[in-house]
Amino acid sequence: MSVTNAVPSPVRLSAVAAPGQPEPSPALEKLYRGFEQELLVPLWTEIGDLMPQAPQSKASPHLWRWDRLLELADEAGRIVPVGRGGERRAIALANPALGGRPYATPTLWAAIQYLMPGEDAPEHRHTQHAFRFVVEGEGVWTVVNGDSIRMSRGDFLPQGGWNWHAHHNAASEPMAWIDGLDIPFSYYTESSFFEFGRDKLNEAELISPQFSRSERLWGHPGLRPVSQLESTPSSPLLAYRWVDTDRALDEQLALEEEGHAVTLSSGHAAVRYTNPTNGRDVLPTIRTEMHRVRGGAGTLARREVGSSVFQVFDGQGTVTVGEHQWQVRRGDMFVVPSWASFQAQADADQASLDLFRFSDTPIFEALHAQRVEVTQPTGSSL
Ligand code: GTQ
Ligand code: FE2
Repeated sequence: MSVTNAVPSPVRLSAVAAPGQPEPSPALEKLYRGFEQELLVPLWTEIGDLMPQAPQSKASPHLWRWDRLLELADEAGRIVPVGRGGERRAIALANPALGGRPYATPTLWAAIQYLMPGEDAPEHRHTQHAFRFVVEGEGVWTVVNGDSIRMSRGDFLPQGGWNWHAHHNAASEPMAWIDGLDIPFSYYTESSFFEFGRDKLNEAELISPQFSRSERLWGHPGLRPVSQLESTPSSPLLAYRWVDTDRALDEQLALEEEGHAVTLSSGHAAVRYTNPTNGRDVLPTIRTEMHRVRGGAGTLARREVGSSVFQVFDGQGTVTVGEHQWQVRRGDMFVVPSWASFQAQADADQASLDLFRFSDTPIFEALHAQRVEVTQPTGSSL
């Protein structure tokens, strides 16, 4: 009796003539059936898909409107409780080309999270790196290793993997914010660990201080506590406040007007959130930036390895991603797949178009697989 593979090959090789390949023949058929039986796949039938000349993203450019995200999150707030097990009332953007999985891009999770007045999301920790960004509202404190951090419009809160965290709405209104995590990356690379923490925060953690311990220690530009000279993989500064981000962007544009070449291109200022212990990205796997395009100005068109998710923080304008073009406004979120070109244009009647951006770039930089191409000069049509 011959031993055969119990699992049929999912790959059906077909002996179709293609450039540089042999003509179909009984011998070729027999060879391919032999490959199938032994779970073997030759490179020559797969190479175009496996090793394309440039990244061919499975993800599509896509836009989600903020008013709909908020409406549905609010509906969830009224129907779906938050607590141990489900952990978070977080609703993820599912890229239409990624098979219905809750992935904005092949590596990045992007979700709207919602807490009703007085609600708590229970403590847990995981190896996935995370951040929160607030496009509007206030009243929620996130508690990271017992440090309570206020969240208000324009604030950016990074949270490196394996730190305990819970969220608490101390206000009388519901509040929404967005989460970015490397959940899909962690899923595909089979590297996830997760632990439940306490179900309830203690009294000392339910206080709502104006500034967290982390900001009191780290939130002073150019000043480092001399007791803290070790470089850490994620930022120890747990909130980057809008007043600072806003001023940095305004000053960049003002300096440009005074004749100093400090912007990315005419009318396009940008800042990156960085880890004060080493000047690198705030999280090992996620890059985060805020971009400001002055009314009437546009960014250069560029494409790069790795995927991004944007949220419009303020203003209105037109964004072009690959073959797609959208008119966008506050809160709208969109995806830029790997190697798809991106360009943004601020409407002339707006002060500016402010765009919050996060991407998986640090992964590719660490692997020396990052490439960027600026494809069009400012203002020219794509
Ligand atoms: O707030 O802890 O959107 O663990 C996904 C996973 C949020 C969180 C998400 C999470 C969280
Ligand atoms: Fe979490």
